[in-house]
Amino acid sequence: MASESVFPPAFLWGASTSAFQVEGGLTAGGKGLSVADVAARAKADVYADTSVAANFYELYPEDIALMAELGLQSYRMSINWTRIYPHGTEQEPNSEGLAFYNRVFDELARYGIEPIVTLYHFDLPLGLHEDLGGWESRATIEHFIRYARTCFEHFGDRVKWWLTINEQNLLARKDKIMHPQGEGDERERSRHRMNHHMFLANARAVSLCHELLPDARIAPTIAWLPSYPATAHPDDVRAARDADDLYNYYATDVYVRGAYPERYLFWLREHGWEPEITAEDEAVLKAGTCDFLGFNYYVTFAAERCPPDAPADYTAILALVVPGRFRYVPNPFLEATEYGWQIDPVGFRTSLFDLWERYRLPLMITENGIGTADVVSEDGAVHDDYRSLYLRDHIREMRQAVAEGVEVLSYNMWSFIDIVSSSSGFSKRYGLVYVDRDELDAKQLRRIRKDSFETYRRIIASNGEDLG
Ligand code: BGP
Repeated sequence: MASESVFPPAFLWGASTSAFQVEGGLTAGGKGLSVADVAARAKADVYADTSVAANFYELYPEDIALMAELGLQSYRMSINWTRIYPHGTEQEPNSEGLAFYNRVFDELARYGIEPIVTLYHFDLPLGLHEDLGGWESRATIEHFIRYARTCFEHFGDRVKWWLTINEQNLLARKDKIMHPQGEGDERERSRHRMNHHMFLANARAVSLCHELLPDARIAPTIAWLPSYPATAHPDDVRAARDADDLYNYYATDVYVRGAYPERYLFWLREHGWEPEITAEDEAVLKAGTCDFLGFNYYVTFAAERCPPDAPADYTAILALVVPGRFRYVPNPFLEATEYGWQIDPVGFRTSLFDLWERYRLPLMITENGIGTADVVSEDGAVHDDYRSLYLRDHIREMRQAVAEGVEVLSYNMWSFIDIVSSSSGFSKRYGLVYVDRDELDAKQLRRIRKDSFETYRRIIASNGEDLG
């Protein structure tokens, strides 16, 4: 059966997590605090924070054994920046932090699981935020590059796949962890300055990786948030295109083509938000283009025209309002999860076609999954049929795209195990493996394989053919 699969032999079936969401061990081994840790702590009266999370920090041997049982070929994870540089500004790395990831990579190697490693998944060291205003300052780029160099030098013998920044396009909208300065236009200027500095950090990390690890492959990964026109009215079609251009393609164009698209710069200039972009910056962006393109896919949106005098919302995840351009509205043709995320497998296939046709670069799916309030049944199992359905439906669409010629390197569902959600604590669960804990009581953190674990195991074993 496997030999008939459309997926090439080198294709990697994987699953994802990120460090601050899975590890715990908040200050263990000299780890410093990150802005993500602080943001989670601010909600700690209601939601699980990052202090224990799923305690991968201590339980990683058990978890990696479960990955092997599942048949994972790749594990997309992140290094917690604050384990390596606890404050962010140190000149030398923290040896205990390096030792932890050495143990993790060795354990993965024992089972032949390929690590796909994100350098920066929302966890900017708090020290860099306090000392420098984080990405407001160009100095943060230098600290990031020192951190990236350390990771390449210490782990490059075992890590062949690198991801620079997770979801920069969404991160730029996460004010609670980015802390842009000022209000109104000043705040937007600050946001776009930070975004520009992250583009430079990404490009320089890509160039450094090419120099130090010529056999490795490196790329950023984006939050792919595509829009349909709300109606066939030309203004709504234009609105949906603007949503894609100003919130998705602007970033992928910088990553792949090494330059900002003109329309995006026009929009920034129109509002006086354009960051300082020097000739040297342009050369850095041009030099550091990526080897493939990573993307996270969960939802699609519908967009309609938006009058110029509408009150703006430049940060809402599900309800962006960009006056004069577009605003998101619900899509009546799609069902949503209990958290309001609209489920759209066909949109996944369309996304694969769109990205492939625009760039002709191999694609890597770094996240795709469904967040739900799973419960343990009386029989002690977790019957998450909806997750099995979600996986099958999305993988079927991906398989069709691959059959029609799209080059996909790897599919990493989100998430391998239950973790602290970036927005809604521990009750919003994404894992194939249930972690027995409540929001505020970490209990014993017992691992329970959900029904979807078996579904995905079969999908992997059949190389994407057994889709029920
Ligand atoms: C992506 C992030 C992940 C993860 C996921 C689910 O944006 O890269 O870190 O959290 O979304 O989002 P949430 O946890 O908010 O439900």
